[in-house]
Amino acid sequence: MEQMINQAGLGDILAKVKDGERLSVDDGARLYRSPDLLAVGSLANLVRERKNGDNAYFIYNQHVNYSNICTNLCKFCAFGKPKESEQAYEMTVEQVKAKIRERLHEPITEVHVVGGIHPELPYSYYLDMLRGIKEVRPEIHIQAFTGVEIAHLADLSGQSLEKTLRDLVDAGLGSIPGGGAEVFSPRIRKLTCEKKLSGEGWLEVAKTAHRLGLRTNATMLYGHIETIEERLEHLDLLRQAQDETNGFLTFIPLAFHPKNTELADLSKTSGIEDLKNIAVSRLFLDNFPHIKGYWVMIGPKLAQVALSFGADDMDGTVKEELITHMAGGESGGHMADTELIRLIREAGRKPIERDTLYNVIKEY
Ligand code: V47
Repeated sequence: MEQMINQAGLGDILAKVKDGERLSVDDGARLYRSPDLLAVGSLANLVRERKNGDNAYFIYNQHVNYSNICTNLCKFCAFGKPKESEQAYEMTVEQVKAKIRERLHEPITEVHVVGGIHPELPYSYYLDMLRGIKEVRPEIHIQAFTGVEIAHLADLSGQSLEKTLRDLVDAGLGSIPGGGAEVFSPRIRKLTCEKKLSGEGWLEVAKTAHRLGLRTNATMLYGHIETIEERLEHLDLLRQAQDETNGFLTFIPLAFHPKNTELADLSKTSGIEDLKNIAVSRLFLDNFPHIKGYWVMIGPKLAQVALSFGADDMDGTVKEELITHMAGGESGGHMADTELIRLIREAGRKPIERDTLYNVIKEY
């Protein structure tokens, strides 16, 4: 392995990885540009095994997308619709509760709740939704609302981020998913999601949540018009934020799906690109405990391979996730826990069912 890495001209990075030394932005750019995927993957695997051994985590979870009505209408998104659109929908709190009730017979431990930036739903709707979910399934962990939604809720309530987060926690919020981060670069935001909360604003929500003791995830939407330097700037800002607060649990690189978006003329990401993003993020984000290969976006087969390229988590059973589906995702929404276990075992890893905060529920 050392020989392969040296031959790829990455010997100095191997030395840093072995010494646990932080990689620079320049190192990150060399890794992204290296044509030697196996060398980059082997480096990432060293970090992956040092941090998580052979463990490969999954969760028994459910997604609820309560409404696709959105005022931001980002160019890379096929999910958000204007209120007048024929495809626009919104669920009542009762309908959200019914979605939870439908699956009470399954051993689900987490519900992932996200939606668009709705122009009219009142603040009370969001609190009632959290309380309603807990009424139906009191022990479930609610991972809800991207940083963009949280900032919108603070605006709606006329309160500080801190007070808003406290209200949400009192109503049942357990943690915050990683969506809405996209690429922090103002250039990319201006070109693809001008109306969305800024990168700075997104990071402020995450850091405020961490200070209150909430754990959050982070994402990066790659494979559209961003440059390698913009990806690294994004990763660097996340790494700095994590140095400050240590509240991020998992980083999830999200592969851009062009279908039905305003960027539909762009190509889908390639397998090489997907694995590179997993590997470089594992190497660069030295202070993040977990890297997720989200099977819904990169497909179960590649998510399985990603377990040898830096990823230690596959996400979970999911079902009814609409954001990828609307943008042409081909993986289907649901995977049985037995299938996740099989994929992990075949990859030579140890399947571990976890809860949201990575407490072990069952080792296989
Ligand atoms: O915020 C939107 C992205 C995100 C597209 O925290 C797209 O564990 C690809 O954040 N192609 C939502 N991506 C999904 C998300 C997520 C998923 C699973 C687990 C977790 C976690 C977080 O999806 C959005 C946006 O960044 N997105 N459109 C698209 N066409």
